Amino acid sequence: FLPLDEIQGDILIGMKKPKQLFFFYNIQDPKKFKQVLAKLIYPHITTTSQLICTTCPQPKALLNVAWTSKGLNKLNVFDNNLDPFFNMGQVPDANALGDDNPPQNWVPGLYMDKTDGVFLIASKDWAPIDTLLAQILSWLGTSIVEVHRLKGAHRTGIWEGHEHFGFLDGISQPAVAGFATSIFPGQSLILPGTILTGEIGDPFEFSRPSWMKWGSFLAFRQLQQFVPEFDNYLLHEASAIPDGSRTVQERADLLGARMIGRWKSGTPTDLAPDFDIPSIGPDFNLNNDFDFDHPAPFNLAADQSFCPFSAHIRKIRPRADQGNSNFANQIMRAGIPYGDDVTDVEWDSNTTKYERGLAFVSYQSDISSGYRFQQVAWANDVNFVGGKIDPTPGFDPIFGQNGAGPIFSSGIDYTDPNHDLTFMSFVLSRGGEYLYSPSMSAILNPVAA
Ligand code: N7H
Repeated sequence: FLPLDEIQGDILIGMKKPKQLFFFYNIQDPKKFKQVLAKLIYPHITTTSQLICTTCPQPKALLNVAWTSKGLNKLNVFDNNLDPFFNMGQVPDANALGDDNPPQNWVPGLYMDKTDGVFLIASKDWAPIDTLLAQILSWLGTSIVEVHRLKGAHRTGIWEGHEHFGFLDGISQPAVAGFATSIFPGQSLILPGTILTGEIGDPFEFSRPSWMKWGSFLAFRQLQQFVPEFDNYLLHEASAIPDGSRTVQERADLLGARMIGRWKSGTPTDLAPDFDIPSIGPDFNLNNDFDFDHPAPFNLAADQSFCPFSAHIRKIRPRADQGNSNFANQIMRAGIPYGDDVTDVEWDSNTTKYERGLAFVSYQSDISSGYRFQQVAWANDVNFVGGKIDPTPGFDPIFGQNGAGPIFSSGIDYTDPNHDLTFMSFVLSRGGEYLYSPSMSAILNPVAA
């Protein structure tokens, strides 16, 4: 079993609060920072054992902490952590990630590459977050300066739990051996070291410095979503599809579902290919109980009638396409939407005026096997998944990136799988960071020592 009081709360289960602040900072006075961290901030950091304890009093605001490679160096931690992408940082990696937005167009704080650390503060309301942040800032005084802040918030009302395109999120996460108490049908069981450094399954389990046990690398991305443009594009494509049995809106809904591989309700198209069955979406005994394969005469290499090869959830978890055997390239997602819902003015003009999107957070023991693998080797590789009748399934239509160029995805048009849809991505990178979220012991030593 894993020592849950050593593992920060966001890593294995997510802080899962309706509001979350990401506060990125640069360290000016490492000595003072270390003192304040050890004495005043440390007691506020929320562990996994605290989060899962149903009888313990829960803090009003939850806090997690992580540092960039530059930040750790400033704090005198120079051990070889064995992650070249973490050490390089995300700005120089943007090109290789295929970023549709060059770093000079990122939000300035992230582009300047000045982040040493981040505070992740989550709560039911903003007031406890503001109070804890004000306290932390008053303790730290001039020992840090703010680089960037992003306020994430769950959507409300009928869109509770859905991201800005309208799809239910937070459905599929791997179960971690040594932590999960049950496994739902279709959920994958992964080794703890897929997520936690120094644990069984970490590709560098035996070579990391010992203090890295039970920490995790955090890949952060601020991903802007162009929602009215996305909906308008689906309607435009739908109007050209020769299907008299559906209204244009119904055709657009089906195209959108095929881009994700799930209907807005969360129901997988692999279980409901033609019409949504909304009761499946929120039901964890059913909503992952599929693997894209079906009984004969179904041909896994040729038939996209249930789910296109390029669908988001198929590109980033290929299931039967890889013999249900890929456990090494999985991640824990702990992101949250940011920005307000689309306004009437934006709907009326089909144009985004106010930034909204996903504050994407993934945890993995190795950035190149986790976030980066999913982005580069899967989402951006037009030949993946291979071995299909169509040798180029195309980009992941949600977050596949092709630099400044358009992306194409095949199989989305249910009347003609050979008809590639080509479009400018509706998700734009606004920047990001690679950080490391250490164990509780490691926060005290070496980070704060
Ligand atoms: Fe994705 N979306 O709302 O459209 N994602 N994602 N994602 N995503 C998933 O299963 C979305 C992004 C994964 O096991 C669902 O919880 C959006 C990045 C993984 O079946 C929906 C953005 C990366 C899964 C979305 C975005 C991933 C997953 C279905 C960007 C990694 C689980 C709900 C703005 C590099 C796959 C669910 C599985 C699911 C959306 C980005 C990864 C609806 C809008 C950058 C691993």
